[in-house]
Amino acid sequence: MATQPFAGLAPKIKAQYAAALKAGTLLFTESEVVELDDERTGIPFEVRFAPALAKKPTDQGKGEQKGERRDAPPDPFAPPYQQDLYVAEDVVKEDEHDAGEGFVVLLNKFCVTPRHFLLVTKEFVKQTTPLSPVEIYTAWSILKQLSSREKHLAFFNCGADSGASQPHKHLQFIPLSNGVAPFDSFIDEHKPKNEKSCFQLPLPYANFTALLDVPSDPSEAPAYLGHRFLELLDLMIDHRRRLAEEDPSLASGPVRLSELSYNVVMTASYIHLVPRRREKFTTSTGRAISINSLGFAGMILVKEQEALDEVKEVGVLKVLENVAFRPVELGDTHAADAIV
Ligand code: B4P
Repeated sequence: MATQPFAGLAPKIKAQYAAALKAGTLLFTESEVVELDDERTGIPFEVRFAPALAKKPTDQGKGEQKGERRDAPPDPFAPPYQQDLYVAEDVVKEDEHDAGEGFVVLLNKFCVTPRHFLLVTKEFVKQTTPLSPVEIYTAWSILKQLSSREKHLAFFNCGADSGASQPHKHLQFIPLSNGVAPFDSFIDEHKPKNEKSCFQLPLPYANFTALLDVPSDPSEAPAYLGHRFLELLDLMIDHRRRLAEEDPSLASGPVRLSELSYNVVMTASYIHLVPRRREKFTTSTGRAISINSLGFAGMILVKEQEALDEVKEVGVLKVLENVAFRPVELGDTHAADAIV
């Protein structure tokens, strides 16, 4: 039987966050949120402006997944953990025959939202490997558990063009200040009649969503969640194959799953996956805006006023479209909405 992971996490995160902030181990950066509702879709996008982050070196670690040669920086998610950032650890089993996988919850050392935390694998696992059933189950259990006090969103940046900077496998969690994620209503409005079918939202970029109806029996939940995630990976691979058929220049691109870049956004009710074409949006004056999974959750981070102005001018959807792939219609077995 699978165990219920990380029992009693919320008070531990709260207490540890306060202690780490006080000790100065955790560096919180002030930011301002600008709401940019998209007129056509009604999605209430948020642009978070954090000018102090512009001073932070941006490319630390980034590019390693592209195989560039550089001295390997120390792994911040390897033990011994920085005591102030350490929250809890647990071993989670898929079923009674499974030896289990070890996970650690650490606070994000460089956060712009309070109580941003990470779920990292205890042993080193590459960030470019797909989420395992136990990993998704652990993340979902944490989301479910925390939702009774404060709803959270989980995200996973995978691959060189996903916005990921750390190669040690980790998912991240942020609290949703108003209890809803920007895409919640849009997903609800566009869900298919058959809620078991994965579907594509009518957006100008390829995206795949699976609604979750997780079995209450914990011995079935990891396999169920793992299967839902696999369905989304299948759609991503099929989408890439179809694109390559239409555009042969793509055929020479990455074909192995471990070489594809994608973002995953997860709540207790859905998993949303977006394949990535490039990491950064370049403004008209040549400034780069790095987009990670939170961008595809409707929350973009900008570090310069000029970048903020440009996002306001072109709109968030244009930015996202630029760093993702164009959609193609899903196969017959999947409910497909018209693509705008
Ligand atoms: P990655 O998956 O590798 O990359 P990332 O979230 O895009 O963060 P990045 O490091 O590239 O920072 P960025 O300036 O883009 O995640 C690694 C995570 O580990 C990060 O959260 C990082 O801060 C954390 N970390 C690094 N060293 C650590 C250590 N020693 N101990 C503990 N944690 C460590 O973005 C700055 C921050 O803003 C990131 O946390 C990012 O996730 C967050 N962010 C981005 N967009 C946001 C938005 N719209 N709203 C709120 N937060 C946002």
